[in-house]
Amino acid sequence: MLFDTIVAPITATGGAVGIVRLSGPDSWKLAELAFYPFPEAPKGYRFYRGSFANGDDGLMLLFEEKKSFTHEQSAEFQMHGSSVSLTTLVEHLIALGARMARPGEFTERAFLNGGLDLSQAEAVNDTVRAATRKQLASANSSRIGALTSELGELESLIISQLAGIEASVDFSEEIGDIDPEIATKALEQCRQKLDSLITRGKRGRFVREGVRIAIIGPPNAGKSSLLNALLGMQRAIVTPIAGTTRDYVEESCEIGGLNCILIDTAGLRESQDMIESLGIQRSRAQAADADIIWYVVDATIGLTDQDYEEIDQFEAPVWLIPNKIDLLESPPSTQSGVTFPVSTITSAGINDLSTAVARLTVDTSGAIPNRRHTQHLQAASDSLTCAIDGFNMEHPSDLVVTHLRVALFELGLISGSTASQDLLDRIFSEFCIGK
Ligand SMILES: Nc1nc2c(ncn2[C@@H]2O[C@H](COP(=O)(O)OP(=O)(O)O)[C@@H](O)[C@H]2O)c(=O)[nH]1
Ligand SMILES: [Mg+2]
Repeated sequence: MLFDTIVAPITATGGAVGIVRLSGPDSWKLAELAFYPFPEAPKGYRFYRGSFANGDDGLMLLFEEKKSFTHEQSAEFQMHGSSVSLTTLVEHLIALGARMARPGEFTERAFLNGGLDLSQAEAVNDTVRAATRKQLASANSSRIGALTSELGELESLIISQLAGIEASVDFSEEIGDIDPEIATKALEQCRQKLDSLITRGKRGRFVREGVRIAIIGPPNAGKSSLLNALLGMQRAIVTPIAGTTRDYVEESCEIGGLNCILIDTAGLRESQDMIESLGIQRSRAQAADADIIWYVVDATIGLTDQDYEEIDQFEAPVWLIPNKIDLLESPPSTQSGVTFPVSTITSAGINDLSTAVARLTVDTSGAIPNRRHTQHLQAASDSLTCAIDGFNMEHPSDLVVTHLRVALFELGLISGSTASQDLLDRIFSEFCIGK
């Protein structure tokens, strides 16, 4: 027997209803010992009403082999969602011979049984963890195979070139040499597709991982007020006293469909106060870590020399935010793409700021390769470059063949076809129990 029968709750505790899943060859046999009345002629995709061995009652849903998430025979039990109800049923099933599932083991089985490729299995985790609509859209698209099919096409293209070269080596008399110009063109095409996927992966990072935005600037500019305005609650203390914020405050919220981590910091100024000085050091550290810096100034004061000096030191892109425009006699003139005049009191300009954040994203109707995928795509693209150079420099065919094989190996690490057990363990251990 390749697989044993595993069990775990597949819902988070605390809901009105909780679900326990059994998967593996003995699922129905064990279900029969833990659910009454068990049907005489059980069928897949059927709900049965009854009681569980732990005294709770609810529904049992059966799946036949090859027709479940794991592609194994499975059973799911829906009961009241208290942690004790779920745990006692799981304990009972373990006493009957099931084994507690490891984190990610259900999805790993779906992968090992051929129900999903590795990128789709990763997308299952992304779907479960999605925190924004854009994350959900892109996870859904990978899960149903958008990346899989793009990679599949690339693999076929490379394989057909590889086959052509190998045939020309083995049967050179019958076939003759392959035309390097045609082969180079085909490989170039392939590399362009890889590179556009790599760009999507890089640009899509904000969708996948969120955007860290550090709110920096002189004291009293309204940094904490801006944080509060975007969160829609009084999270950070706001007062007219300069130096109110001394430690940084970090909160995440969805802006323009993106998960933004907003970090409100202590105002930058010379300070004799030890705590405030430490806070200012932390502000600079946060600025160094951020994807984007929102540099907030009081619009009635404008930018000082010290502001210019500070801004010069930042590595991340800086968006300038003149605040308190409600105090200006005439509204600020239309500004460049990185200046967003606002008033946290009247909310003027806040929408424009949100819209600019929304523009940081890529179209999420397609799959967005994650960091791991992007690394392998890059390695595959580099190998294709070597293969193309090899053709042009009339390197021996077996060298070109080696580069093409490396490219295929790298793509196989994304789909999982060339993944080692170590890699699989690493990926699936990041899943939660029950996934
Ligand atoms: N008139 C006006 N006052 C504001 C605005 N935003 C903040 N303030 C005031 O400016 C002072 C400093 O605000 P705060 O958010 O604590 O600034 P921080 O030190 O940069 O965090 C407070 O008295 C706020 O009420 C605004 O848009 N318009
Ligand atoms: Mg503050």
